[in-house]
Amino acid sequence: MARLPILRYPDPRLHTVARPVAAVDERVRQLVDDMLETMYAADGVGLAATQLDVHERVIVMDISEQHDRPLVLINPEIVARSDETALAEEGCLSVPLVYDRVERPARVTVRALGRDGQPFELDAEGLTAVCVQHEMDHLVGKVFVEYLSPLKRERIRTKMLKKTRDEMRGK
Ligand code: GNR
Ligand code: NI
Repeated sequence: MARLPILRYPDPRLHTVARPVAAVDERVRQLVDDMLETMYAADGVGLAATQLDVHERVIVMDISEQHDRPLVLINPEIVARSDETALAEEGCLSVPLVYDRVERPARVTVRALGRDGQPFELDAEGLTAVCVQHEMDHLVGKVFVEYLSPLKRERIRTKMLKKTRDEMRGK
């Protein structure tokens, strides 16, 4: 297993559209395991392959308190969404220390392949619904800050560039 570096906004590679996985083989299972290790190490509840500069439709999630309920979604597709929406505070490992509210469908049904290559459906609500939609946005090159106002987004861009610069100087 390996921990991989997470791309930071405004890295243009975060806007890459991922392609579907052709076959869930050993290579893809290795990617899934590396993603889980990276997500747990970063204390995240979800991670999309896009964030690791791998542009394939793979997501990992774990919203459990004990970090013992990994969820793997390969080639995920939303097959149903509720008309009802919910406003929830979101954060992103690619936009550290930034949190803001985003409105999304409150419930979604997702169809995907698991780590074993078998198809399954997930009825998601609450944090699971927020997270799965946030991760699926990453797979089409969308970061949650794109739902915010242009002014907020500009401030976030500046803050992230400064943070990255400070870290490179050892601050
Ligand atoms: O760790 C994460 N927490 C989170 C909190 C609220 C809404 C979405 C998320 S996803 C985020 C990890 C991440 O960046 N996934 O892409
Ligand atoms: Ni994210």
